[in-house]
This record gives sequence, structure tokens and C-alpha cells, in this order.
Amino acid sequence: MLKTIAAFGFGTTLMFSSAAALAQQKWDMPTGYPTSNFHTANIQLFAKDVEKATGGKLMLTIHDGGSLFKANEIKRAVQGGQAQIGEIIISGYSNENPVFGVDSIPFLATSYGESEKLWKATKSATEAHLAKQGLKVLYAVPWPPQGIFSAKPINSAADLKGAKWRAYNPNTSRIAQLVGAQPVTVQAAELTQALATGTVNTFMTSGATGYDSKVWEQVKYYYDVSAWLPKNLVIVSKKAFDGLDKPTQDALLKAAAEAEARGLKISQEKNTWYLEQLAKNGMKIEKGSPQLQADLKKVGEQMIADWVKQAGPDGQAMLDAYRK
Ligand code: PCA
Repeated sequence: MLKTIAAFGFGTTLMFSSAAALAQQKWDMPTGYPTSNFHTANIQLFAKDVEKATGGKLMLTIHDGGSLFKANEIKRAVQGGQAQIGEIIISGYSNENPVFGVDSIPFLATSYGESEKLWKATKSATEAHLAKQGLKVLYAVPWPPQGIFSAKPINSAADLKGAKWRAYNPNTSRIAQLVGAQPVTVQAAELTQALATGTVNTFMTSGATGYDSKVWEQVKYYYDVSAWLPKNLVIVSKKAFDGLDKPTQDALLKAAAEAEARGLKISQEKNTWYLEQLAKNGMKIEKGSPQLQADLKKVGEQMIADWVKQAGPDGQAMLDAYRK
């Protein structure tokens, strides 16, 4: 009898612990960009891979386009545990730490190759700062190169004076200041409306966001100056990650590594296609006059110098590693 009770007790413990191990986890995953965006498409594949690899034990519910949290609120939401995982543009947070903004300094890293190199030089510092905030980086994907969209033709930085300039991070606001434009921060999800209401008429972003936001209805010129390639990071709350069993953690990391490689490839491949769509919709695509290029390079030099001052010797060491 005693033996039976003992056996029963043992059995129930086993039953409960395996039930706990098998329990399904559903995570909310806020993102800031629309369903049509290539980062979002990549995230959808990532979520499918995670579900498949964990046999449905970990499910990600994607809330794209800023529908659960606005793009600029997602980092804090994951830090605070209101969402377990999310997508952020790291340069949106350069006020917290200069290293977060290094990928958005004009003309520091202007191609996919340079952007990867810059990420290698700054990745561990970025990850360490985020770890202090309870966040773990799962993967990073660059946006296509950033150019200038404008309602009127631009031949030099002087033509940008007084423009109603849409900014999406502190660095794009700073560029506006340096060229004498008026910066207004507008998240990608609100760009179409901000253009329609005339709140903004000039901005720097990729062909991807130009296409997603159908900017050709208001904006006719695109100067493909390739000034920088900002990165989106998919981050997870360390607490949520640590709460997963080892096989689930491994599955998540593997899916993340695959999403990083795939995201880079899509970004590169679609860049030309996006610019073609802008042209098809009546936009004029140009490289930008030598004067405009030279003026913007000067803005970039100023911003690199400012960045080194803010980031100190550690920052200088990262730049040296990047330039080596
Ligand atoms: N699109 C995003 C960030 C960079 C980009 O290419 C945006 O404009 O908000």
C-alpha cells in the first residue's frame, strides 16, 4: 500500500514536471514596420521556423506596423516585460548610448560590405549595453542604403534649408539641424499620413520605406546617395529567454541565425527592385550632384567627429577596428 502511494506520488510529480516542460509559450512580438516590408516578411518566416523547430512549444504572435507598441516604444516594452520579443531600429536609441547610433552616421559605412564590417567592430559593445538592460540580441538585418527623398529638386545642401524634414532617429534629426532644415520625428508607420498632410516634404530613408509608404504621391525626387545602412535588431527579454528549456533556446538561436543570413540577402536583392518601383511610379531617381554629395560628406565628417567625442576612447577603438 505504502509502496503504491509512493509510486503514485512519484508518478504525479513526473506527470506535472513533464507537463510544465511541454507547456506551450506564446510570445508577443511587436514590430514597427508594415506587413509588406521585407523585415516583416523575414520575421514571419522566423516565427514559422521557431514554431516548427520547437514542435509548437514556442509560438510568436507578430504585431507589425506599430500595432501593439509604436516603433519607438518597442525597446522599452521588451525591457519592461510587456512583450517578450520585438524588433527595433537600434539607431533610434542613440540618445541612450552613442554606440547605438554608429550605423547611422552619414558616409561612415555606405555599402553592405562596409555595414557588415562596422557591425563586427561594434557588435559586442552593442550587445553588452543591451545585456545591461536585460536584453539579448537574436539577430540583426540592415536596411538598404539611405538616400534623400524630396518634393522639389535638390542640387546642394543649401536647397534643404527650411525643408520640413522627417527624422526617424536622433542622427536624422541632427542632419536636419546641420543643413538648416526643420526636423520632425515621424515613425515609418505614420510617414504616408505625414506626407499627405504636408507635415513633412523631405527625408532620408531607403527605397524600401519609400515603396512601403507609396511616397511618390507627394514626393517626386530620390537622390540615391547611399549615405548609411541602419540596422534592425530582433531582441528578446533575457528573463523570457532564460525561462525556456535548453532545446527551445537552441531552436530559437538557430532560427535567428538563419533569419539574419536570409534578411541580409533579401535586403541586398530587393534594393534595386525598390528603386525600380519608385521610377515606375513616376519618381526621378538620380545619384545626386557632386555639390550635394560634397555637402553631405561634410555633414558626415562633422557627425563622425561629434560621435568620437561622445563615445570616447572605446568608440575610437571601434572606429579604428572598423577602418583597419
Ligand atoms: N526605413 C526606416 C528606417 C530606415 C529605413 O530605410 C524608416 O524610414 O523609418
